[in-house]
Amino acid sequence: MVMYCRTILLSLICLALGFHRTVFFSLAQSQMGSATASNNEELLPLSQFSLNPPYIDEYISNRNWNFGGDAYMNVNEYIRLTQALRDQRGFLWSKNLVNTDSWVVEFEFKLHGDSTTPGDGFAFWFAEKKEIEGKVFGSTDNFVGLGVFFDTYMNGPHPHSFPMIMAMVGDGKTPYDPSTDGRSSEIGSCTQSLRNKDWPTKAKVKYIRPRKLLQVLLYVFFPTLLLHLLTLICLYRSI
Ligand SMILES: [Ca+2]
Repeated sequence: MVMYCRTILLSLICLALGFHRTVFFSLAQSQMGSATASNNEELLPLSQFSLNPPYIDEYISNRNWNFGGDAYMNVNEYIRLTQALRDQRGFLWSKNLVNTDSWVVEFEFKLHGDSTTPGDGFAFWFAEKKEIEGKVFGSTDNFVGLGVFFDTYMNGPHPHSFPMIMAMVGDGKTPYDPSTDGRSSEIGSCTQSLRNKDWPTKAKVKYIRPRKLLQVLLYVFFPTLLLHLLTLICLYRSI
């Protein structure tokens, strides 16, 4: 599987205090990004989490994000987390700590690949520790924080189809079980066709701490439909 990310719109809102005091944002195994922030009343863009072209500078680095593994940054076009080859892992982790209470992150992505080299997908992390490699979408198991998994490969039996977008709140002890695609630890999920599209899909992950609200939205383009764009509420729940 190959994944391209163009914009990570990272929107953070300042309300109270965060999920954890020391947390980082990441798109692991396949990612991308640009940023803005959101709340019903007030949106405060946090420039230290933005990810816009040019993605790398003359030192082959990005001011706000670390990237590594098989991730590749085209200067002005895209960020590719992995190629459509076996055993690929790539990551993007924010260099800066998230010290705000509530936040919104938006990012656009494309997933491409054939059935002979299936990847397991990619994940968005809001985690206490960063850049720890592991078996869960390239990152560590037993994480503390939030993981939103865009799972494109069905490892275990499921009553619904794939790709599946699933969220889990990690307490540092409860493991994510890849053999069941994390079913036992999920707090919510949805399914949506995401692979091999000619147009990008946009995801929005929103966390409002005072309301303990987690929301995951997908903005999916359907060129054959009159409205072209469909907003899907993938996950909406109290955590
Ligand atoms: Ca899977």
